Amino acid sequence: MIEFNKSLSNLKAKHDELLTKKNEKADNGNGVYDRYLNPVVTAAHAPLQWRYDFNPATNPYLLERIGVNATLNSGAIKWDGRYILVVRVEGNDRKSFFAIAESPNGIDNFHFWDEPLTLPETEDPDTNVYDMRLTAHEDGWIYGIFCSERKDPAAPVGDLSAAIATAGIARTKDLLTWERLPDLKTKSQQRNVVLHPEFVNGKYALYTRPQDGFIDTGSGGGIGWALVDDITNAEVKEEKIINHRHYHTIKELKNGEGPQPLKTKKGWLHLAHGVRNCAAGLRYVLYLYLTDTEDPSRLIAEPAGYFMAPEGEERVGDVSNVLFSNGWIADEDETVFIYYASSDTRIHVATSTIDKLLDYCLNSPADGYRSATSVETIKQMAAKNKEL
Ligand code: BGC
Ligand code: BMA
Repeated sequence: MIEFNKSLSNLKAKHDELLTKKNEKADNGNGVYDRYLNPVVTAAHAPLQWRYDFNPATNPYLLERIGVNATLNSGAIKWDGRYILVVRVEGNDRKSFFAIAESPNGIDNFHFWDEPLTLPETEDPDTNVYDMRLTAHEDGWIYGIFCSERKDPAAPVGDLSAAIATAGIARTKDLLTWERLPDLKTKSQQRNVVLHPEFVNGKYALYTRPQDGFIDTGSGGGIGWALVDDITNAEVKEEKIINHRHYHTIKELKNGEGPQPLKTKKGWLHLAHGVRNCAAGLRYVLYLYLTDTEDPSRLIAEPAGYFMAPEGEERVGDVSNVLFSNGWIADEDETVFIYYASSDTRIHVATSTIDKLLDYCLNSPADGYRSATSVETIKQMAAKNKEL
């Protein structure tokens, strides 16, 4: 009993130390954004009461009973002065679920709420749910659109991987109680669906990502845009591609909208992910683009290449060589907190400002799509610098 109590308080002390650890800017930025020394949320941040039975009678060896494998791809929102992440928590059983972690400053001291989020199911229960995007819509609700995955009923016998991805839709007013709406009706498979925060022509507007198959983009050309009459029975009737995939770029294989776009004085700022295939598997990086204030489906600017790519220990994890983001927060003072996960394993923050991100979008050269055009842009930069 004394031993048990000692081990338990030791466990709690270590956990507390991790949760209250200060975070600091890493001193290696490129001017556009700053990374931080520590990840902000890891599997080890998961509350001990979710994982350990604290009763010495039923758990005399103080064994961990329920393991948490990873914390990743979180939605983000500023709420009541607090920085809120709706984290994708993945158990050792490979099931993902959502849980809220909050911090007073956005860069450290993230604590999970007491219980994971209870997400109601539809009549056709999801096997797995992940990657929630949070949008505070002008209709007064906070929406969470996420990927709902189920086994493909048409899969050949023996194929236990074929799946169907659809967009699940839930909404809340207090982040505690969530109402589940019917899944998005659409012709193709969908992951990475994001709700635009404002009505467009009186309708709800969605960023979509049509795909022919679960993994195969097929004819799916990139990030789509669709207007929806009724969010409580959402159906994509017409979809147009607003941000295309392109040969020999960072988004040759796949791309997808990240978090809800941010409204700025120069347009809607978008964070997205781009994927290419290589001998080591899929490489996921993040990129930015800007669309028109009046017509959010019209591209204004897109710098060539990636905005952020996995670096150092970010490159290694459950699914190595991946950066993914579906959450960011623009603060009142226009600081932007970008929450990104590395290698499907842990969540980090990078900070920037709206002004810097706009400057990056509007003044970094666009992709010329050829080696020779890349050389030309470098020569122009070097020539201008020579004149100084
Ligand atoms: C995983 C996702 C992944 C998707 C496509 C799902 O089963 O949970 O993390 O993005 O497959 O590979
Ligand atoms: C996807 C996403 C993410 C994940 C990434 C890399 O398709 O939807 O959930 O981070 O793959 O595994």
